[in-house]
Amino acid sequence: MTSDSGSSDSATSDSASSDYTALLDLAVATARETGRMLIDKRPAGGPDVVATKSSATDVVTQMDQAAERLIRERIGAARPGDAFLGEEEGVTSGTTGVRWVVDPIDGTVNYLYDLPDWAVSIAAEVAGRPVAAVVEVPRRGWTFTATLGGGAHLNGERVRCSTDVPLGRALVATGFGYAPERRAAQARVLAGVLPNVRDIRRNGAAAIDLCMVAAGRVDGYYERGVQAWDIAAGRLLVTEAGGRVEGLGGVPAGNELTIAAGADLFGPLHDLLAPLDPARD
Ligand code: LIP
Repeated sequence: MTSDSGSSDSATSDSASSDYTALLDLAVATARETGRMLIDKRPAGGPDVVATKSSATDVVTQMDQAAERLIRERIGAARPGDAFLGEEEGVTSGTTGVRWVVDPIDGTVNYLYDLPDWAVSIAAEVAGRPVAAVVEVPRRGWTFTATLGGGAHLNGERVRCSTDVPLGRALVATGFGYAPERRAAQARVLAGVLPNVRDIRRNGAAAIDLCMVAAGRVDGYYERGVQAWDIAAGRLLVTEAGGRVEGLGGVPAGNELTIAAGADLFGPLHDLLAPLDPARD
């Protein structure tokens, strides 16, 4: 797997794709087909683990690979010149200024265990900026969509982040990495968060956590160690739902730390996290 280079390949002009709706339609059709395939073709005894990444519990299944192949095929057939960044196969460069950022299965461990919270996450970026996004959660029947300036939606209904939630009443989602040292550090941070919020949720898929923030089904979310493909689509969902997605001190959200919340909760959640040194292992 090639790592994210951080910016869109050849992403120089908005004119290449001002039609965000067409990008969204392609993303939604592809995510739905992929979600159905992942349900229909999931082996009865569970998918085979074909590789591990950061630790023995950080797995890649044959279905992650099959899903990314299908997504690349469908998007490549419809838009052959676009760039692509996928969790399983890495970077493919392009010429159109559009880059697709794809997690074929976000929440792979949930998929492995046949738990429902896994998603197909597809975002289209223009000039490095997400403009269309879908997070398809097939086992829940949820299709989360957003376009830049067009709002965030769940199954076609407008969603918004929660508002007026004080930190002490905030339900906050988080996630943990796979490496033991990182988990020990994350446990330390969690010990500082837990007494100061309503409660914590750990659902196992960053893309869905971000959609839950966008829909006001949790109030906030933070996690260290997420990758570009985990958050590309969910980030647009949250910002289009009235929220903020950033790292510490205004740096862009990403691998170091991602914090998401409604506009008024974001500051208090950020300020709770900052002294806990959440971007260090
Ligand atoms: C998952 C993330 C999740 C994190 C998991 C895992 P994957 O991504 O979405 O937030 O807590 O440990 O990294 O590996 O299922 O694509």
